[in-house]
Amino acid sequence: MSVNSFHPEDVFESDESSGKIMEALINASAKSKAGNQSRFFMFCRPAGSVLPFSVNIYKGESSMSQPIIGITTFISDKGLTLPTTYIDAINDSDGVPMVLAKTLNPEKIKAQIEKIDALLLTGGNDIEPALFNEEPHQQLGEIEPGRDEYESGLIEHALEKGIPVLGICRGAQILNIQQGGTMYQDIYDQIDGTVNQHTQNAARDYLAHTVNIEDGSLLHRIVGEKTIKTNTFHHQANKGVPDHFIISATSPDGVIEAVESTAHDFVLGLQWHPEGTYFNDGPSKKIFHALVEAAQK
Ligand SMILES: [Mn+2]
Repeated sequence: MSVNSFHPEDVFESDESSGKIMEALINASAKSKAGNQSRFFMFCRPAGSVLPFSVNIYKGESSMSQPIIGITTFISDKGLTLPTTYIDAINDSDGVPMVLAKTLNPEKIKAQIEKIDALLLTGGNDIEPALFNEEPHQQLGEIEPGRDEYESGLIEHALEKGIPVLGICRGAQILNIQQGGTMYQDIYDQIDGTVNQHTQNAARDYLAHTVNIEDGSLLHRIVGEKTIKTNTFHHQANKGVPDHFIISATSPDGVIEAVESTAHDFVLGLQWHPEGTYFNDGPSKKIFHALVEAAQK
């Protein structure tokens, strides 16, 4: 065989040897489920060798004192991208961060949910308006093909399994839309009256605007305050919620800043970015701690 020094994942469809290697990886992984070991193939040019090698690594029992938090990513033709602030916040909250890779196969989406104890839907670019039966607004920004469909599948199975779901910014919108809500493609153009600035120019850890929280809501129970300050990096926002959701926070101009399910223990969408203020803001820390704590149940 000839090799492409040596990335079988790039040529597995056209090269028989590479195909066999990828197949062997899947088979070894399936077999190792019975035991307490995982088999890893390392594909990044091991020095002096073009052969893949494998190592056995002790897998340990998964500990519910450190629940696994599945985290979604930005998706583009360059690959998957995830700001480390989300990972830092989960790590500091004693959760185990696990990055979720996009697949559109329903069975694989379900399999991902089976492996995690909570779902964190991260921020990102705009939602594809076809998802809520609208044509693209003039001010619609970049969308992420495939991400909406993938995350919709994750939400469906997460709610079915009953694990906590935290949607952040874009995540709050996809959560609401998937459950039957509606949203604005551009708040500045589509909301009547004066909308304040929701796309701050200050750093991500700066608390820019006020958020008023609904008394007795899940969000209120988590942060223990009715008025907080948050950062803000959005030009889209939720508009209406489905019957089993409530609007649990708004900014003073009426923009929806949080939504949550009344039919689940912990299904919460926040329009701001608490991961960006985790290390300098009490309420942000409480939100991540609450997520990890709920994931332990
Ligand atoms: Mn805002």
